[in-house]
Amino acid sequence: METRTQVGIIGAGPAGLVLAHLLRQRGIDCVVLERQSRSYVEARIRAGVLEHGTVDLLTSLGLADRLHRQRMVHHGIELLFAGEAHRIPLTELAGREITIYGQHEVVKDLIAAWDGPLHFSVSDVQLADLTGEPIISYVDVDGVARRLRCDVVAGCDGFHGVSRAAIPAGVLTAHERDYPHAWLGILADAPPSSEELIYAHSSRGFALHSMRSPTVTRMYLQVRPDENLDEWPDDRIWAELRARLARSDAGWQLADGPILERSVAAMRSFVVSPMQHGQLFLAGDAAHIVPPTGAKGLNLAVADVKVLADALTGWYATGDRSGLDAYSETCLRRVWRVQHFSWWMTSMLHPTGDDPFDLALQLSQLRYVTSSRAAATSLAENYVGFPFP
Ligand code: FAS
Ligand code: PHB
Repeated sequence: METRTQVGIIGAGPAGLVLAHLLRQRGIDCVVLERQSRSYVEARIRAGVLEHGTVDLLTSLGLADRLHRQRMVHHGIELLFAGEAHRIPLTELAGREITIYGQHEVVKDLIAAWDGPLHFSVSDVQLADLTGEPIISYVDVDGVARRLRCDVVAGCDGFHGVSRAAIPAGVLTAHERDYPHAWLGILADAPPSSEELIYAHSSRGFALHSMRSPTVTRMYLQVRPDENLDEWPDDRIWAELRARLARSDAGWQLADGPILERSVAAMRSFVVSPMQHGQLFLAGDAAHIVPPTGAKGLNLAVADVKVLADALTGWYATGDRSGLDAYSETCLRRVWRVQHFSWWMTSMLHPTGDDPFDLALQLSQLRYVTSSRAAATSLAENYVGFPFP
């Protein structure tokens, strides 16, 4: 059972779905192959902060009607350390706001608006002939073995996907850094206790107060990489969040409520270069992972596929491969800027607990970034995101 398309997209996460819509907008045929079910991908709770550029791109594709109705627009974030809260006025300093709208909501909107071929619950996806005319072989949801011949394969299958692994050994260089912490994340049926996000540095560890709506709070705790979620009953989670978010202003209270979802996410920095091989182009988490402290993973995935869609448009329109040949170099410039910012935010906000020198550096950096307009502006322009290439 062999079929043909112009672009075979592996993965229906933010990267794969945004790419599919961008290609359709430009009249380029594509097929999306996803190993999980639709309900699984739509329920996976992950990122929550969208950069201005991501919102603009979704709006230009006509995919942001519900986003504009339901999102929360934020003009600042709060850094809390040594018991004192300091606001970073993002819009005032960087000229752009951020949007709070869950990644799973974005994925739902993209799937609902997609009327092209999108095959869920596929298995045994394999790539062949990447330097010639690529073939994607897979087994569909009914157990039928299929082959999809394409001009180009977009590997949008995340960190644990098959695309990166299909590139022959010796071609890629991987840059990796593991951190001595992870994030325990919860989604709670509780009204946010702050208008804006709170990034808290405390002697007990980092905590983040985020949200999804006026009634749903999203929060994170720095934990050990090997943390056992079973050792964190609800009351321990709430007690630790209260302790880490405590401030000298005794009037502030943390509202709690039923925990709807909880998970522990490892923290790593990872980049492969180049992000392409033959007619295979890697995008999003398939090519890079950033620690979530900078709220960048999803936004970086969208920036990658914008570059890829523009390059494919030029190639199909004129035969000019220069955009495709420069894809990796173009993406990696932004990837490393985002990688550095995410590493910097993580290093500044996560006490390692055993080194007074590190702690002194963190407090010095936090005092500087909350007292110098120049330093705060640097944080703000990285946090709201630079215009897409
Ligand atoms: P994704 O991983 O989202 O999507 C890849 C898709 O490919 C998945 O649907 C997967 O099922 C599919 N796939 C995998 N292998 C396949 C195969 N062999 N065949 C077919 N399909 C295959 N980022 C933030 O900015 N803020 C956060 O708070 C945040 N929290 C996170 C929490 C967790 C637990 C994780 C894992 C990531 C988090 N991230 C966060 C990062 C996350 O948002 C990613 O950056 C974002 O999902 C990247 O999107 P994609 O590149 O599309 O990859
Ligand atoms: C979230 O709301 O999920 C979120 C917000 C900011 C981050 C990471 C995650 O830095």
